[in-house]
Amino acid sequence: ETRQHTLIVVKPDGYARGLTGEVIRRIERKGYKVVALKLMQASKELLTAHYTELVERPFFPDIVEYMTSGPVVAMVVEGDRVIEGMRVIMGPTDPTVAPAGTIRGDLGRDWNSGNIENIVHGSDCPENAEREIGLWFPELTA
Ligand code: DAT
Ligand code: MG
Repeated sequence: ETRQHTLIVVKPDGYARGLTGEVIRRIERKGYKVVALKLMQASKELLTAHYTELVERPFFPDIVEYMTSGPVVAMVVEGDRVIEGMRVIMGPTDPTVAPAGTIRGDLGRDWNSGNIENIVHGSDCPENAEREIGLWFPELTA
């Protein structure tokens, strides 16, 4: 059984720039399935739980400011090895060095005043995927 679920979030820059459809298009073109989706405003409390390993980093306040700067589109995406596969489709964290062909490489802009704005979040391992889906979609797992 290699079918997995991952949490994908189109971040405020991606939503504001009208790239939600482009992100979903790339997900679906790969053969993955969007099984839950909502437009929402992320709270500081949610982001603190979500980015639990980054809370102590000096740039954490910048992440919260960025991620609460506008609506986001949260999705649960299903597919064969989708956690790893979405990380490949997204590309690495910094859009400047993300390869062409990836979401971050093709669509992400340069660092914005020291802040990384990189269009999209995707869970990085099965444990975090399950944890993050529970945080962002409590109504699905309750
Ligand atoms: P990823 O989103 O590729 O999984 P991550 O989990 O290490 O990367 O970091 C989460 C987010 O935090 C990332 O998308 C952007 C921001 N971030 C990471 N490192 C940063 C840094 N050095 N300066 C500013 N923002 C950073
Ligand atoms: Mg991460």
